[in-house]
Amino acid sequence: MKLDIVTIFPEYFAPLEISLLGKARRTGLLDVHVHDLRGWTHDRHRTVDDTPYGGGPGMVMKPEPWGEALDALAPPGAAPRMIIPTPSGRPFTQALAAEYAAEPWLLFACGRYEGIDSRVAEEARTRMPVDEVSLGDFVLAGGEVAVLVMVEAVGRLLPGVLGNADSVADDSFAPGAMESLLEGPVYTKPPVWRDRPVPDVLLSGHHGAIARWRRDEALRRTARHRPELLPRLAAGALDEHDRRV
Ligand code: 6GU
Repeated sequence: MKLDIVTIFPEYFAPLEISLLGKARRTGLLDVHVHDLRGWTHDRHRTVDDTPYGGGPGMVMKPEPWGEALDALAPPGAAPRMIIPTPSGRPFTQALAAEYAAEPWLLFACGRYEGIDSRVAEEARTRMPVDEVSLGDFVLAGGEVAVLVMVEAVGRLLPGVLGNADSVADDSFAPGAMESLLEGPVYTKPPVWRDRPVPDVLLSGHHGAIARWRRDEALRRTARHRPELLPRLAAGALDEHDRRV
């Protein structure tokens, strides 16, 4: 998968060199290119922003450098899927991460300040699919951290990036896996730590009982932290035992 990232802060993306994604890059599974938007400015101060029409606080990113960036990175006949992180976008979900993981080429456009002049997305849409995407109901100072989040969520879904394919199937929010329950608690050795034992059932070797216990814990955690997810469970996904949990 090819990733182009356009930003005025290329240094934000240094973490893509390490850990899982760094290895995916070194093995050729991920081809990441970070571009400095200021490379497409022509004035002495390399200006990327200006005051908003209609007034109001803050600054807006000028369309011209973005237009040149998109012309250079996605010339006629080449069409990546373009993603613009913004708190006013559609929600980023595991399902959207899986869609992106199936694309050959993504282009992320990181806005700063009050955002990018709206004509940039409008014009880009005449040439490529454009998604405005939000991570949730809070406001970041710019799109860079949001892009790191999305690239990690997408990158770990690429075949060959995670060591163990089962760890993807088991995720909270993975389609079909425990039907969108949150994952329950996990334990490792030692069996007793600071007077706290690991739950007996996990040491029992009784695989049916362990699966049952994990499902109960997942239900309890979902009811406590995300009760709005429970009605989303497939009709009939709760059995009599679940209803008592
Ligand atoms: Cl995707 N971008 C910014 N700047 N703020 C956000 C966000 C994205 N998602 C939530 N807040």
